[in-house]
Parts: sequence; structure tokens; C-alpha cells
Amino acid sequence: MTKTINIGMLGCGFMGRTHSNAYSQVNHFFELEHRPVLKACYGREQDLEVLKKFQKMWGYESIETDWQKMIARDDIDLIDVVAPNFLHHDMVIAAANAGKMIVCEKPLAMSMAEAEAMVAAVEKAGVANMVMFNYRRVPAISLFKQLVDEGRVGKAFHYRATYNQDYTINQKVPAGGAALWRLDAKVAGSGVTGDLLAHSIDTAEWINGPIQKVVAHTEIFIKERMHAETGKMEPITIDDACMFLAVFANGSIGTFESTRYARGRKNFSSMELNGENGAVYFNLEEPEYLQFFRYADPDTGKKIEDHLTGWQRILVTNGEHPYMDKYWVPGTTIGYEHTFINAIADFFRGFEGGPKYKPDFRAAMRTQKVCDAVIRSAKEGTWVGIES
Ligand code: SOE
Repeated sequence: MTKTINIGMLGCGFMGRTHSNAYSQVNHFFELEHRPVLKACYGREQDLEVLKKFQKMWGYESIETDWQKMIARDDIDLIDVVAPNFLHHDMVIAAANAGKMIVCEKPLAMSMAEAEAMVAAVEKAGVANMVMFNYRRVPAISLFKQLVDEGRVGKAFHYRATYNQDYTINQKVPAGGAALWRLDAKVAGSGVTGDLLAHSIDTAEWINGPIQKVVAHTEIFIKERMHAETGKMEPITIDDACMFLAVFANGSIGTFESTRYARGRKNFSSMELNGENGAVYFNLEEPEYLQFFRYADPDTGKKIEDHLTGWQRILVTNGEHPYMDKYWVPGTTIGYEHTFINAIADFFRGFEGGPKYKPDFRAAMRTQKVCDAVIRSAKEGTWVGIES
């Protein structure tokens, strides 16, 4: 018999929508023992109208304007944290102490110190936990990892990641408030490093193993913006752009670039790995494609490149491809929202006897560690080592 899991959603913005959609859809595509129920959603008192609209659109049974009350409710089994970053720590610790399962949007925390306390709290409470690094569950990115694990790239030399957007170029874009809290350091912690590069780092380490050291440069292009809530001009202290070099434990070297000032780029996340036997490339503007260059046989290492060799553009929609047997027929694509559905399905399977969901809080703490090292390196202007 299907068991219900009552969801308490802490937040009603963009990520609140992606996560709510995942809970609503997951049982339509995956056979699971559990069925999530959208029990209650939280928003601030001053955002009551937004909260009510959110409740109506997603079909939540009730609302709360006090997140502590939500966590204390006996009829809530799982707390989903999609509030701005500065609240993650307190919400997670309270939810763990109340014995709830926890889903937390990335980045896990504002700093390693916060992340360590959060990991200790969920592990002490023994509650199921996961961090929403949804891009691992893009079928083409999962296939990227599969090709690497199958030895088709061989010895890795170069990893190259970008995550570029352009929505802050206009000086008149304010900082702060419900829509633009990502530009407010007190609320977001860091800029593109925690918001965008965290995704790139998570997938890079998942695919190519741990990063051992980094050297970074960050830039703030517009030094002052009007704060959306106070109406006053305030200094901007988050990183608008960040570039860093990385050395991986497997001996390969990497470049990472992220900015919100790349005119024309909206959500351009790309990654490429070049190795001895082959290379793989993905970009999120064409999410259904994976590109693969085959040079040598993965078993023998013998060259197979010939006059027909070239980059192969794989349309990742076949039943043999990761997750795709759960959706439509070959040639029909899925989208951004399905990456969250796939993640929630994997999380549930993890406590239904399937493989444990990754990244859980402990695994996601690695990304926090690399992000902290990147910010420190940019401040100090030196290489910073990252312990394993
Ligand atoms: C920022 O614009 C953002 O919404 C990130 O916060 C998300 O994690 C990313 O998936 C899309 O871009």
C-alpha cells in the first residue's frame, strides 16, 4: 500500500515552484512506495498575497507564516527548505531536531561552519536528507558520468565548466527583496560562487573526482545598487563574476567561469572533459544532447579514430538513457522541471531500499568546502588547498 509523506514547504518563490511540481508529478512517472501530499506552505507575513496565490496554484492544504510553527506540526513529515540561503541553517537544525526528513535547496549553507552544524544535526537525528543539486539528474549529464565511468574518456587531462547568465547587467536592477535576494550578501552569502558555481563544482567532482586546490579571481562590476526593500543605495559585496583554476586529485586540471554579465547567456551551464580515449561535452541550452568524441577503445586503449571520426551528437531520449524509460517515446524530450522530479524519485527510492540518494548533506558539504576555498583564494590572491 502506498504510504503518504506530508510536505511542509518553507518558501514560495522560484524554487518552491520547482520542488512543488516535483512532488506533484513524481508518482505519475515513477513507481514508488510513497506518495507526497502538499500539506502546507510557508511565506512571510508581508508576502501573504504571494503565499496565498502559491497555495492556490499548487494545491497546498494550508499555509503558515511562522516557519517554526510549520516545523512543530505533527502532520508534517518532510520539511523542504527553499527559503533564501541565510535561513537554511536555522530551518534545517530545527527540522532535524523535530525528527523531520529534510530536502534542502542548494547551496547547503552560507559557510562551512554552518554546513558542519547542519550535517551534525541531521546525522544525530538520523533523518533522511538531501540537497537539491538537480543538474546531476539531467539525463544527458547522468549519461556524461556513465561514459566516464565506463572508461570511454580514459585518463583525464582537462575539465572546463561555465555557468553564465546576464540578468544583472542593467545598473537599475535593484538588490534584495523577494525577487533579487541573490544579490544581497547578507541573505545569499556569496554571489555566483554559491548560486551557480556550486552546481558546476557538484557535477565536476561527481564526474571527475575531488578538486585538490583552487586559485580564483572575483569581480564586482556594479559597486552600488538600490536595495529593493529599503529603497537606499547600498554597496554590493557579492561576487558578480568568478573565475577559478582547479587541480583535480586525478591529475587533470580545470577552469571554471561564472558571471551574471555574459550578455546573451541566460542559464548557460556547460561542461567538457578531455581525456586520452575520448571527450564529452554538454551545455544546458541544448539539454537533450550530449556530445562525445571517441578516440580509443575503452578496453584495449587501441586507437579507433579514422576518417569517419568526429563529435557524435547523441539525442538523449532513448529508453536506454538515464531516466528516459520513465517518460515518453524516443525522440520526445523532457525539460528543466523533470530534473527535480528525477531527484525526488531518487531520494524516495533511497529510503525504499534503493541506492542512498547523493548528494546528501554530508556529500554536499564537499561543494561548500570548495566554494569557501574559492572565495578565500579570491580574497587572498593565492592558491588554496582543499582537504579530502
Ligand atoms: C539563479 O538565477 C538560478 O535560479 C539558480 O539559483 C538555480 O540554482 C539555477 O538552477 C538557475 O538559476
